[in-house]
Order: sequence, then C-alpha cells, then structure tokens
Amino acid sequence: MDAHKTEKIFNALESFRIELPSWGFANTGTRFGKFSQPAAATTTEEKFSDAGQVHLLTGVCPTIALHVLWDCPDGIRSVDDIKKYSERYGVLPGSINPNLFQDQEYKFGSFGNPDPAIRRRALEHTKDSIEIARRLHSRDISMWFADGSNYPGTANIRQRKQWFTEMLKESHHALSPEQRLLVEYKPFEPAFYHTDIADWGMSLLLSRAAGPQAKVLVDTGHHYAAQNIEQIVAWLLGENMLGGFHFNDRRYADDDLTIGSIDPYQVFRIFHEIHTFEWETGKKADIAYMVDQSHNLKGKIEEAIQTVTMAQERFAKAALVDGAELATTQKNCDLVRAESLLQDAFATDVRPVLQEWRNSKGLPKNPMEAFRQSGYLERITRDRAVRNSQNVSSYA
Ligand code: RM4
Ligand code: MN
Ligand code: MN
Repeated sequence: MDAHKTEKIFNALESFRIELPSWGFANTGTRFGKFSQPAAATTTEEKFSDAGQVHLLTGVCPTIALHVLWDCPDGIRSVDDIKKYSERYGVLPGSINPNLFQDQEYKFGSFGNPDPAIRRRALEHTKDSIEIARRLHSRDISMWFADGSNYPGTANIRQRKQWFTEMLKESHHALSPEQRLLVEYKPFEPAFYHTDIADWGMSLLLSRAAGPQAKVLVDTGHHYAAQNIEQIVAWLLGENMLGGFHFNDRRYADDDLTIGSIDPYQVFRIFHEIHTFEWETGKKADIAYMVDQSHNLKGKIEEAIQTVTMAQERFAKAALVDGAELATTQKNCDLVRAESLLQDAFATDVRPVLQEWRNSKGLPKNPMEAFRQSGYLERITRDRAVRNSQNVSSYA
C-alpha cells in the first residue's frame, strides 16, 4: 500500500472512538429463554472491568454506555460508585440511557401514556438521568421509547405526538449547555401496530421541537429491511441533526447481531457518507459512535473485540475513497468509475495497516489473540460462575 493511503488510514483510525454498552457484558437472552454464560458480568463493577479489558487491548473504547435502571440501581446515589469503577478500570461513563419501558407503570407508555401522573413520572426519571449524566460528566442522554399500541383505534396518535413534544421540550430544558439529548427511533417492537417514534422523520421533528441540543440517534437495526440507511445518514448530516449511532447488524428485524456480520458493505456505505461530509465541509462530524448489541451465544468480551475491530476496518476502508476524484466522476456522470472508487476502497485489505497503527500506539497487534492469552477470561469464569448459575432471571 502506498504511503498516502497508509496515512489516510492512520488519520481515520486516530479520530475513531467507539462506545460499548454495559448491557453487552451481561447475560441476555431471547423471549424464549436465556442461556447464561459463566463469565458474564453480574454487576456494574464487572461491566466496567470487562469494558476496561477491551479498551486496554484496542485503545479505542474509552467510554461505556450505562442504562440507569440496570447500572444505577440507587439512581443519583449510584454516581459515587460509578466514579469509583471508572477510576479503577480506566473507562469513563459514556451515554446515559434512561429506562422508560420496564416498570409496570409503563404498560401503556411513558411520555405517551394517557395518564398525566405516569407521563410526569417518566419525565422525573429523565431529569434524574440528566442529573446523573451531569455528575458523571457524560455528554449524551440517549432516549429510547417502547411507547406505541398494538391495535388500531386504541391510541390517539396525534395526541400522543403532542405529549411527546411537551415532555421532550421539558427534558431539553433540564440539560446543561454542553449536554445533548439523543432521540432514537424504531419502527416496531415491542409495539406492533404503531410506535410513537417510528422513524427518522418523527425523531427529527421531535428533536427540532425539543430544542437545539436534541439530535437524532440512528440505531442501524431499527429500519425496515430495504431501507437505505446511508441516505438517512446523509440527510441528517446535511441538516446538522445526526447525534450518534447505535451500531449492530441484522438479517430480519432488530436482531442486534455483530456490526458488519451480515452486510459489511452497508457499514462501509454509512462511513463513506460521513467521510464525504467531512471532506466536503472540512470539519469533523460531531457524532457519537456507539454499539448496541447483545450476544446471547458468543463470548461477551471476545465479541466486543470483534465488533471494535470490524468497525475500525470499515471506517478505515471508507477513508480510502478519494473525495476529489469521486466529486469529479459524479460531476461527469461517470457512473462506473464513481462506483469503482467505492468498490476498490471496500476491497482493500486494511488489516496490515491497522496492525501497524496498533503497534505505533503500543497496543497488541491482534487484540483477540492478546485477550485469549491474557488469562482474564479464565479468572472471571472462576470468579463469576457460581453467581451466574444462580442469577438467570434479570436482563442486564
Ligand atoms: C431498544 C433500543 C435501545 C435499547 C433497548 C434496550 O431496541 O435499541 O437503544 O436501549 O432496546
Ligand atoms: Mn438502540
Ligand atoms: Mn434495538
């Protein structure tokens, strides 16, 4: 590979960080059953410890996303513990995820619930989550709502839109100037007739109504099968409304499979839109790259390392597309040449340069091998096996 390409890859890798979810380290399952792994994290502290291992070996996961209900059982009072874990394991708290879908009160919704007392309760929880984020110096509060309905005629869609607008505005009001509210959308599940925030357009309108610090969060698994996600990304970039990603891959619905495992070209195309935006505007897109995956069968830490590596490779490949050359071919409607620029970049084996980059940072060339040789997995398996065999009921 020529020096120019190597430099492009180095620059891309230098700027790329990706956040892992705490819930990716805990035992999870499907609605049919849960097969517990003896090494899965059973406490928030263990999640920090595992995330710390991934960061130690890859160098690009300095933060971990937290779910308030699962990771801050005492609400704001959990902050001191989280700070301790963060120091102990060398990873910072990342995005804070309020939980507005698991408590019994939310049976008929949170921000869209017809009962004003429940809407208020959901708002209070959101404000507490914003306060937790403030104390942890976390910038992003990521909002995902299960709200919706299962049968036609059972919910007033326009009225609920109004409630969502009001609640999000009030939430936005509680933000500090440096914080952001990320609004995630999802077409269906758990609601199967209508979902209150079902697509990026709804998310965009609600974010705009909420205030300038609200942005759209794109979870790659939250689209209908044929949707052109990179076009959504391009539009949101153009509107300065893309706040972040929840990366995962899927074959059918919200499968939460490893990024790039089913369609690696799609991740590349998403990154390509971002690189093109940055090349054209000369500024770095302010995007939180986050992972939202849960692995029921793969080893949690190995999978996280695989995810990070896969993301870095796609990001590096996309950086190889020459912006100027692409612009010329597009202007001349030179279709085959334009398309080849993407295909050639995608086909380039960037792994040797990725290894060189890791080497230059004092990181192991092969983080997966380094993990397997570290003895960490054996140690946590010994420490956690009994607890995991007793504790199979909770989600995360
Ligand atoms: C949703 C969505 C959210 C995640 C919840 C648990 O499908 O992706 O981001 O927090 O699941
Ligand atoms: Mn998500
Ligand atoms: Mn999801």
